[in-house]
Formats: sequence, structure tokens, C-alpha cells
Amino acid sequence: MKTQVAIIGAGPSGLLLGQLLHKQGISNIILERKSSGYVLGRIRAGVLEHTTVQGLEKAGAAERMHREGLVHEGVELVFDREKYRVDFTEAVGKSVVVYGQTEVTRDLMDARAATGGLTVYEAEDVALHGIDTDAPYVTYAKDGQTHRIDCDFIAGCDGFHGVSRQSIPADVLKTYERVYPFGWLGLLSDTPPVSHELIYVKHPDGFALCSQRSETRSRYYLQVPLTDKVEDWPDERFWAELKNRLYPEAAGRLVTGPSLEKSIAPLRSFVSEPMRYHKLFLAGDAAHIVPPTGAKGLNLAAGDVQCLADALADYYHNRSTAGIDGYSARCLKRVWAAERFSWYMTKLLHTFPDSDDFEQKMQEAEFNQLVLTENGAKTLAENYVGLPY
Ligand code: FAS
Ligand code: PHB
Repeated sequence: MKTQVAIIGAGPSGLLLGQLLHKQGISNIILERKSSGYVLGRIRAGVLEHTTVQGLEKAGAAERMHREGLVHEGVELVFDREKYRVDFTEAVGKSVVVYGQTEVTRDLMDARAATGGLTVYEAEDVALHGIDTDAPYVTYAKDGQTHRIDCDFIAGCDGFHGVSRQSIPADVLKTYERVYPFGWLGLLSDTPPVSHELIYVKHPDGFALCSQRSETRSRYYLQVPLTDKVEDWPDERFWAELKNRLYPEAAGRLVTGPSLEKSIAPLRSFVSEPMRYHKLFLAGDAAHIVPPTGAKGLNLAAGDVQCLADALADYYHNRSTAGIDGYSARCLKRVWAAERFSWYMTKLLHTFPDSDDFEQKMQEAEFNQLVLTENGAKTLAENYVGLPY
């Protein structure tokens, strides 16, 4: 087989890139190691920045999101029971859309199916070849046979544990990492959300987040030690601890119910540079990871692939290499800004097991700086609704 761009991974990065390239008349094939059902079964992000909304519009996959997504014009922060609302619209004139990553993925899958774009699911042993030559190609195994796809470029959209980043020589890559000493226990339930907006809570017993997927489906998170397992957290324990960390009015409003999904995600900050090596481009979690406290992971991925699609269109339509040559530097500028914001929100709102009295006072002072100064709230709002890519 031959295509212009071989895309590894059919998560949001790969699917959005496939659609944007299709819209530009650039042929592409996506290779995904899992089944489509498995990909849809992963419960992840929930907040879309305006640049992500624009990306879905360009991809022709925004219709249901506009119909069912919830526009949020602010968010509530609670710091040791002191409440404060950050008004995005008042501060920066923008908002966010609450719409689950699962639904984004489903809409992108449907849009790709409508274009007849080829996605090979359950493609095993994907390997990248000749990425530093003018004739790169990808091989994979399926139905007991090895297949080859010759291409001009390869887009590594295969997430943190994918094969693409590992295909770049170790002496070329520079990586940066911070692993946090706790995880997020997430619960999905068909219960009405506790509030019409998200609530981020810093409590002496740990962080909590009240989010949602619709007016009848809620998503909640609790900071838990890395040693905890999902089986340590029966639903009753989860609800009791969430009530403990919420302020009384919210705890009183909380509607509990059976969990549809429960999982623990580790938190890390990670960046690998550069995001391009000859004919291979990395996008999304394949290149960077943020702690979900800033709701940036999915949105960074959407920014990367919009930048990559523009660069490849410039190459194919104008024979210019300016876009692809500038891809890595352009993405990393926004990636590091989002890494900073996500690290800042994580340090501000979590209880660190080894923090001393002084560090706790610094957290308190940081929160007061944020909520008691006009610039503080504006800076949070600017970062939360999304920086331009
Ligand atoms: P993804 O990891 O989503 O997709 C990569 C795809 O590549 C997968 O389908 C994988 O199966 C496939 N793949 C991997 N190796 C392959 C190979 N060798 N061959 C072929 N295919 C291969 N972000 C937020 O903003 N908010 C959140 O609350 C949030 N929660 C998260 C919870 C968890 C447990 C995780 C892991 C991430 C979370 N994220 C969150 C971040 C998440 O939303 C990512 O940013 C987003 O999925 C990035 O999309 P992709 O770059 O497409 O990577
Ligand atoms: C979610 O709804 O899953 C979500 C929302 C905001 C975050 C993280 C996760 O910061």
C-alpha cells in the first residue's frame, strides 16, 4: 500500500489529523493496535478549549458537540473550604465546552467512516522504517500476515506508550519528566452533576474534582496515594470521601449512584524534544504528558495536529518546507506553557505527602495571590480557556 501520510494511533490525535489531512486532499492511513471498541471504552478528558472546538469544526466533526456539549463560562475553586469562582467570560471573553473525549473520538470515527478513510484496527507489531530517508515506510501484522505502507511522512499519534517516540535515536531526544506522588481515582456515574460548573477542591485530605459529561452524567475525581488500587475504593467509600472533601452545601446536593467506570490514573509531567525527526512527526501524548489538573492533555493534542496539518498542507500545496521545519518549535512553545499551567494547578490544589508547614503557607499565599488580584484570575482564565497554537 502507498499513502502520503501514515498515522500511528487512532486516539483523538490520529483521528483528528486524519480528518484535517483529508479535508486538505492529503491521503492518509491510520494504524491502531487496539479495537475501535477498546479505544471508545477509555474514559479520559472532558473539557474542550476553543482551539479544539475550531479543530473539530475544520474536521467536519463538530455538529453533535455543538448540539450536546455544555458551554461553561467559569469554574469554581475551593481552597480549604474557601470558595472562589473564576469567570472566564468576564476575564478573557472566552469559554470552554464540556464534552467527553469518548464522544469526540466517536464523532471523529464517524466522520472518518463517512469519508471512506482507512483505519486498520488491531494492527500489531507496528514498526517504522527509513524515517531518516526519502522513502520511509511502516510495517504491521494483521490476520497472520505482515503488511507494508510506503509513505512520504509518518505521524506518531500513538500516545505515551507508543512505538513512534521510541523510533527516534536516544542521542537525538531530550526528555523532561516529573512524576507526582499521587494518582487520580476517577468515577463515572449516571447521576446529575453536583454543580452546573466544574469544582476544583483543595482539602487537607486531598484534591477532588467535580466534573460532568451531560446534565445527567457526572465525572468525579479524588486524589489517592499511588499505592491504592481501584478495588480499595468501593462506591460507598468513594462517595463518602468526596462528601468529606466538598463544602457542606455541595456535599448536601451530591446525588450518588452506581459507578459506570472507576480507574486510577498516575500523574506526570513529560516532554520529549524535538517533536520531529526527519520524516517522523510526534503529536499529542506521544510527545508530551500533563497532569490532568489543567484539562490540557486532549487540547494540546488537538493543537499539535492542527499545526501539523497546516504544515503538511503548506508542503503539498505550496512545496514549502517552512511549516514542517518549524513544526517542533511552534508546538513546543505552547506545550511548555501548558506544562507550566498544569504543574502550577497541580502544586496549588493537591496535598503533597512530604510538604512542610512553609510549603503549605506558600500554597495558601499562592491561592490568595490568584483570587485576590485581578491579574491572578485573568492569568488562570487565559490559560484554562487555552492559549493560541
Ligand atoms: P492516546 O493515548 O489517546 O491515543 C494513542 C492511540 O495510539 C491509542 O488508541 C493506542 O491504542 C494507540 N497506540 C499505542 N501504541 C500503538 C502502536 N504501537 N501501534 C498502533 N497504535 C498504537 N486529558 C485531559 O485533558 N483531562 C483528563 O481528565 C485526562 N484524563 C486522562 C486519564 C488517563 C488514564 C490518561 C492515560 C490520559 C488522560 N488525559 C486527560 C490525557 C488524554 O486525554 C490524552 O491527552 C489524549 O488521549 C491524547 O490523545 P492522543 O495523543 O491521541 O493519545
Ligand atoms: C474531566 O471531565 O474528565 C476533567 C475535567 C477537567 C480536568 C480534568 C478532567 O481538569
